[in-house]
Amino acid sequence: MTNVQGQPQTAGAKADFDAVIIGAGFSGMYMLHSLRDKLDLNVTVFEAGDGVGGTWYWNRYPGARCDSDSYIYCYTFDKNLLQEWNWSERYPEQDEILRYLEHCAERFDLKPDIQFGKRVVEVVFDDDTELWTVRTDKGDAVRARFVIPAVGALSTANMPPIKGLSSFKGKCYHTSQWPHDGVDFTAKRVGIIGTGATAVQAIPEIAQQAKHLTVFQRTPNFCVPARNGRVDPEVTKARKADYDGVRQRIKDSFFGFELNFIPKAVLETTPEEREQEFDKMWDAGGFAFWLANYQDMFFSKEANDVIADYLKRKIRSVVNDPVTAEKLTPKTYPYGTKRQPLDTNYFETFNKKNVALVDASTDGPIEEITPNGIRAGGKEYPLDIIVIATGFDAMTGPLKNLGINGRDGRALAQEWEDGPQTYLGLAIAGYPNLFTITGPQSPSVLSNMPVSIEQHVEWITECIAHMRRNKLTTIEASPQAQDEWGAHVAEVVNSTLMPGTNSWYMGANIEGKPRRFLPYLGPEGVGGYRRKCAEVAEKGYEGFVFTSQGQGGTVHTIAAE
Ligand code: NA7
Repeated sequence: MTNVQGQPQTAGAKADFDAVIIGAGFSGMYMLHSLRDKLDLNVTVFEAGDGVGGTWYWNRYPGARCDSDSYIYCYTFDKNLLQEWNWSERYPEQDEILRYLEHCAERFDLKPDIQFGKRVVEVVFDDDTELWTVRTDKGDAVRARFVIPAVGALSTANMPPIKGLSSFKGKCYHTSQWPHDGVDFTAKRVGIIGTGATAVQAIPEIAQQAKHLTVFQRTPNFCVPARNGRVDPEVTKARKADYDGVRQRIKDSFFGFELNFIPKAVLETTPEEREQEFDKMWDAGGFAFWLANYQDMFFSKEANDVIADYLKRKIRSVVNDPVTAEKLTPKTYPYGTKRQPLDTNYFETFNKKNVALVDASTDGPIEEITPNGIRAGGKEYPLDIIVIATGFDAMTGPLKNLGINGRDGRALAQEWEDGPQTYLGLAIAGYPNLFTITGPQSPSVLSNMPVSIEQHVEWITECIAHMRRNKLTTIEASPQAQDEWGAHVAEVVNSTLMPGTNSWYMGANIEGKPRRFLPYLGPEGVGGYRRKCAEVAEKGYEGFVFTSQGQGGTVHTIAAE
């Protein structure tokens, strides 16, 4: 075990590692590769699972697949990897993505530096040594100069606080903690709680196997067809030949996809003109309808209503029973302000004889889980299996759970009681040398994740390289820069329709969670955010404060100009 290479040390203080990374999903794996293989740092990764993959290790429910097109839902930093890997479908299934990440782990020889089956329970900064101590549930305690939680934005399960949950005598599974050997629904009466993106994928699959499926819906969703399938080999060939172009376009884009808003207001179009555009996006499938629609969609309720009306007509045209169709039609929030689920036969599934819908607002909400099933609206629904598809304590949950204590013993979980405070969604004032990957107040979940992950990993790597070149010991966001960033994040989103909706973006899915917009919806999207982060670095890390330690442990503070 070595000390931090090239760094002056406080007398007697020895780091076991230059950096500890928490999590071995998309972000932790690339972070390890970057720090170890580009900067030659001594790094370890703690991963709670027994394998790599993060999201794709845990979420194994039926129908689990990615909603981004596979050719851009992957690492793009290695040109050979891009050429050698072949995806089987437009949206790969969970097991295929996991195979891809396993392949990357082998290809870059990552596993020797990942400690599996170890959950980090405490991360504490020592003001004297300026090192972090990271502890795991298996008794490890290691000291490191840098700590990088790469814990994902959607990794802390939201177990709904429904009375009687533990009394249920049948089997009960949260979709993000799915048994590795699967669940057999044959001849079973199944209930599923939730109708978010996860449930929209799972419901059609479970309905094919189960004897009967009851869907417990709290809020209906606007769904758009995924239109999954094999990709034309000629299209794949052309994309592979143009990966430099693809990479540049997704890096500069608004959401990390090759999608751009129509530079026109829907309210300025004729009904015929917009219907044609809507049909095109509908037929294309995927996120086009959400992220390449008319540019006033997120800003004007009137514009949004016109667009939402198209989707409502689609629901009514697919679902045979008009009462069920009405229950499945969203009426309480503008389209696009909750995460867009992509579906394959979702609405069609409600035409099946073995599928029933229990809607909270018309049939009555879930009251309790009984030993035999679920009671809602005064009626008990007998069940053998309950699937809990209630999502996550998004973005802040995974970080608050790590037991992070920064300077002067300040506790992150307490400091974030009223919502996250960060600078660029990358760093937190009072928590030196701790970087978050796709953390709150960064574009993160509002983008095609690998694009944002690569940007953060590369920025952090360059920042640490800068510190080593300049013999700097710590970097920390200034409270002022952090406040300004928080105000900017709020200001930008307040000009949109997003804050009015009860979404997990707003923390509204978790009882008692403060109502704050969690990601960053920058005016120029991920491209503009990337430029902002690059500019901060070019200006000598504007908004950050560095320290360096001279002879005898004297601390010099260096503020960026
Ligand atoms: P989501 O999108 O948060 O969906 C969770 C669903 O569960 C949603 O329909 C919720 O209704 C419902 N829910 C949550 N809590 C309860 C309780 N207590 N009672 C009844 N119903 C409840 O999670 P997903 O896993 O589908 O997707 C998360 C992200 O993963 C997704 O956006 C992608 O980015 C990948 P609500 O709408 O809150 O009324």
